[in-house]
Amino acid sequence: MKAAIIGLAQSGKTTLFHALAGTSREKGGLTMGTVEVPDPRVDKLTEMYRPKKTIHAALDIVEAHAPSLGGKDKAQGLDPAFLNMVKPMDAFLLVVRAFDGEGLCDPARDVRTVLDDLVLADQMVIENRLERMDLDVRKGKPPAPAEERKALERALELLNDGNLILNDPQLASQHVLRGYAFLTARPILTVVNIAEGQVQNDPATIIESWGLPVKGLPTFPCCAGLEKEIHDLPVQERGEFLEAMGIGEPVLDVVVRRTYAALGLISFLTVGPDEVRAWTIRDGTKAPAGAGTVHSDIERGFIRAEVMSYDDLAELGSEAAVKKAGKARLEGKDYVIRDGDVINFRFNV
Ligand SMILES: Nc1nc2c(ncn2[C@@H]2O[C@H](COP(=O)(O)OP(=O)(O)OP(=O)(O)O)[C@@H](O)[C@H]2O)c(=O)[nH]1
Ligand SMILES: [Mg+2]
Repeated sequence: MKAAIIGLAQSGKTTLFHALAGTSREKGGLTMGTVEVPDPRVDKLTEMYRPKKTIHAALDIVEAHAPSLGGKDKAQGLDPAFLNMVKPMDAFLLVVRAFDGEGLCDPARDVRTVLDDLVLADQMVIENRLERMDLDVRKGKPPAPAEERKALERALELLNDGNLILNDPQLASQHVLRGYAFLTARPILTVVNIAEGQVQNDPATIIESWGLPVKGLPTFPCCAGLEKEIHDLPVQERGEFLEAMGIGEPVLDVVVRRTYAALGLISFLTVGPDEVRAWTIRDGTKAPAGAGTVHSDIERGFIRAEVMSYDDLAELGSEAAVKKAGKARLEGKDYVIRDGDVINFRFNV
């Protein structure tokens, strides 16, 4: 799963990228990084099992440079290079500049500017497609499915009214639209890049004072500069720093978790002396497919899943205690994995 950091020039994209990912790597012309999905359950299980290795769930992120974003020349639409870069992304983190203070910046306006560009890109795709459908009909070709046409028209109507496709979740999730990969149909989270002196203020008050959120997008005030400093600290020193700054939890931990959830992702856990690990699956995944994320052999030879809930394991202290309490379950191939299941797959190949 991949998320792109987007935003106007000088809004704090690179700072946010490093606050999230620390290091970066180059891949196909993109600067990519990996963000661990913070999960207190993984930390607690690591304490319990003292494994050789701990692996958190992860998301890939990129900073999407867009010189044309918010540009004056609307007729040209978005820069094709930017479009190509963001097309394969599953979610957007939209950063806006809010660290200059009242009167010097206008984050709500900036969010609207960026969204307008995304809306325009989707409108162009739909208008072109509808035109082509009409042309085909005139040429006597078989018409496109009525359902697809209806969904496109509905999406265009939404966009023309100034909304995003994601504002109609039912439409956004329609199968016939999937292939279009509309920009405004995927999760968009707004990160309001506030000044260092603002971090102790109430987030809801900050959001309101800037006239946010726009279009109901999940919105998080966050000082990217400070969060980058937190990220650069050795893990042992973070707690003390956060306390000194009067911050409970780094905002970015919350943002990453919300992105994960907005993508419909959950984690199941595996434990043992070698490794404690969170595995990413889509909500609704059944046991054999979940096993397949660990190894294709385990999916192929799937017999049963031994499942306990994280809560039971953490509360009772050991697998033996959970079993003794009758709270360990044996589940078959139709079992739908739940977030926080601790699973041991039985398989035979
Ligand atoms: N005070 C303060 N300054 C920040 C913060 N985040 C970014 N800046 C400053 O804002 C400027 C732009 O930050 P970048 O992270 O480079 O922004 P960007 O969006 O990647 O910029 P471009 O890639 O050039 O579009 C830099 O001078 C940063 O030091 C912050 O949280 N607080
Ligand atoms: Mg940058």
